Amino acid sequence: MSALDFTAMMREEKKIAKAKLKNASRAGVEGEIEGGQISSEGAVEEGIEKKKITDTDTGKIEGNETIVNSIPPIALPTAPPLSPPSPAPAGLDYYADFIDEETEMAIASYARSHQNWNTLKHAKRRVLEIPKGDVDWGGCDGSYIETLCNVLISMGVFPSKLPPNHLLINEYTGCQGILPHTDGPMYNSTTATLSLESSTIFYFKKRLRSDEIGVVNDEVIGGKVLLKPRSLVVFAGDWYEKYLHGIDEEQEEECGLDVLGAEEGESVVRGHRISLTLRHKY
Ligand SMILES: O=C(O)CCC(=O)C(=O)O
Repeated sequence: MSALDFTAMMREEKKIAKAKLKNASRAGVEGEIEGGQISSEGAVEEGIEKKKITDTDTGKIEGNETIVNSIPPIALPTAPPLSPPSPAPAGLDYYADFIDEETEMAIASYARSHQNWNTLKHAKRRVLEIPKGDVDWGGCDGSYIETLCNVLISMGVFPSKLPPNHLLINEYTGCQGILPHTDGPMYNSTTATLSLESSTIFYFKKRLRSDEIGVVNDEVIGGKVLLKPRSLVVFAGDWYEKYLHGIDEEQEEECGLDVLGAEEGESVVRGHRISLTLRHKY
């Protein structure tokens, strides 16, 4: 479905959800919204579990309008993603400004609030694994993750039968990167990564068959994407199965024309970066 169709669908759902909210506030009782929620920005997220509108959720009442402050403002993108041109395979999509700054800060503080981070000995970066079920994504600030998952399903990134159920958070400081790797068959072959706070260049390299090792140049890069703060990158299909992905250990890099999402010559200076990777684990 195109971004345009989503916009119309969202507008319609927003109207319905707003009407329900108005009725609830007119009746002067605690209301419930089913199948749609209104964010402080007016966006509607579909399929989110029933949420009680309580005094703490309901910020203020202006005229007849009830403004809900606590629902995370993550909306469907209105512009199509950037993708590498043919003959590159389909399945690599980049959405700049996927979330706003307020949401970025809230999700970063949700990540930082966890105690059980692991520092990797070989790479020094910190990682945090949050499988759904171990932690209630819907509770407290975790509702951002639940909302994000619902938006990704609405976009068609994840089928509703194989929804994101595994969250991996990486924290990078200085020039830290991640070695080229594949996420493997433990997950369905779709990965969605939200970047926070700092930019980095993400690359894809062809995976070599065992008979190609030492014969074929394994340095050949199949694609590069500039992951800016608040962006979302999604890769699936061949990009998941036939390529490795990684981030070089560099403090500063310059983008060429081959970097998706970048201006030619754009300079990328690494700062503190948090990434949230969502997948469906079998
Ligand atoms: O931090 C990123 O953007 C990539 C993370 C990643 O590739 C992974 O955790 O497998």
